[in-house]
Amino acid sequence: MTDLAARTREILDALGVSLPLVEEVAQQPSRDQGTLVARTPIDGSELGRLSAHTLADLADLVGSAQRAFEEWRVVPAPVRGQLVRELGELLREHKELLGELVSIEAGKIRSEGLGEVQEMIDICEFAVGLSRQLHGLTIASERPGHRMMEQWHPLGVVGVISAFNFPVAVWSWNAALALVAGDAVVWKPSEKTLLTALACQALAAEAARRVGAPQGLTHVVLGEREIGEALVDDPRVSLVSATGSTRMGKQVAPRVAARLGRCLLELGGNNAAVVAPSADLDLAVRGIVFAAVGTAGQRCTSLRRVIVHESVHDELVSRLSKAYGTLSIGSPLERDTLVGPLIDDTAGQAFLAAIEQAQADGGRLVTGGTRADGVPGGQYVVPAIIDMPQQSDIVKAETFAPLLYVLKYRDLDEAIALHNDVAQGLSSAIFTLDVREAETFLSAAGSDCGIANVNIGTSGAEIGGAFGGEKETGGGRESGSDAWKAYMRRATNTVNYSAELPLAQGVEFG
Ligand code: UN1
Repeated sequence: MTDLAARTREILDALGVSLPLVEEVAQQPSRDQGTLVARTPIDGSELGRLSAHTLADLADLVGSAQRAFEEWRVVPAPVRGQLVRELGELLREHKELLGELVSIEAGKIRSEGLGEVQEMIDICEFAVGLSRQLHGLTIASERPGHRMMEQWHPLGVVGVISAFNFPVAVWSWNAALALVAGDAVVWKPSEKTLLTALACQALAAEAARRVGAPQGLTHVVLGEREIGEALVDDPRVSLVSATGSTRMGKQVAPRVAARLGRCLLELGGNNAAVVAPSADLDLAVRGIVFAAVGTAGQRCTSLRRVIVHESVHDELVSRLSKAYGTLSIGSPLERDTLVGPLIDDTAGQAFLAAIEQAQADGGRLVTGGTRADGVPGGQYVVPAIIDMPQQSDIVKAETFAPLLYVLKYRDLDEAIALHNDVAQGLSSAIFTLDVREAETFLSAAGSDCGIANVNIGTSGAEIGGAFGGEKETGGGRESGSDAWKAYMRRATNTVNYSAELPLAQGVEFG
């Protein structure tokens, strides 16, 4: 067992997860087919092996969630909030350990691993407050002696499909809201981040035990594609909330639509920042570097394109290139590392292939773009900047890696047109000190994304706002604002407290 595997075991033990030992699985060759291997991208080594769930297991888990939902939906919402409060407490208590596990399993640097757990704590706090604010409207009735109102009721079982890059926070955005909304949750995590999912499930089960919530309110289902498909197709799953690639979303959406289920999609981004002539370039450089290079460019909100005014182009590119030169690349567990590994070999190859294609399209490699030393066995790359003569197809594609394209513009209309001329619509930013430019970018004729920022980068959104985007990003909203409504069903009620029975629209009947 490597040191990382041993440390992982320690963390899992402390978080209350009993992991079937590698050796035990090896002694049961009949189960080999359904064995999932947990790895760390730090050096590509194995952390442990787990048995995948079968389709029959999935059916049972959804059944168990359905039964738990039937009990949970009649528990008053503020009492449901206590479960999420307890989960938040447990997360606070175990922040260091869970953050470290995120670093080991997803390759995030320490601070980002911890930041992800903080994001979970934040959404738990938000959801606890929300548990007393699941408000509906009172609506004026056109009929005398009548009153109209709407109520928000629990929806059912929520199926959560999540990606490797936010292996725990995305579940928590969904679970915290779903649980206060009165729903049960069945979670299929990425095959690349199984252990962090089991850790969250252990904490959620402990929180449920402490507050006496029904058993079976949260489940994790481990498996590959066919398990995900079965979850998506199960008519008992009222809402499928899926985070991942646009390709995945395009497979999920029609399947859920075929059974007229509900979908919440949070898919790819191709996020850009416009840098205007008046921009504070110090701020822009810092904002751009964090957004483009943070999490090794593996956030759905990562900055992939800079659209810079021709008058500041050379200066910005030279400052960015200088800043990129100072980045420390290596094990995410080392204190001074800023750029950890990519998740796997495929990601490393995609990074190199995109650079080759961009150069074939006339792009000039300004910096980076090669493999970095890092830790043997891991996929470490040097973040790249490529100056592009035009927005070619490769620029319009989302490459999940630290690869930043720079495009020039002359006037703001051109910048906005370039900005919006991609299929995705998640996050966006403008760096400017000109209020007209800033407001134009935020206006109906400006950025077409779900998130549009001024003088900060595209990534690192707070949980208080609704998170998600338009076009091929899928249209869903998670996390803050009124995103909770997606996890509930709305009932419109008309109450007649008169002794008459007037019909709406003045209709006479008999
Ligand atoms: C994602 O990459 O799937 O805004 C989510 C951010 C984070 C969430 C990213 N709060 O970058």
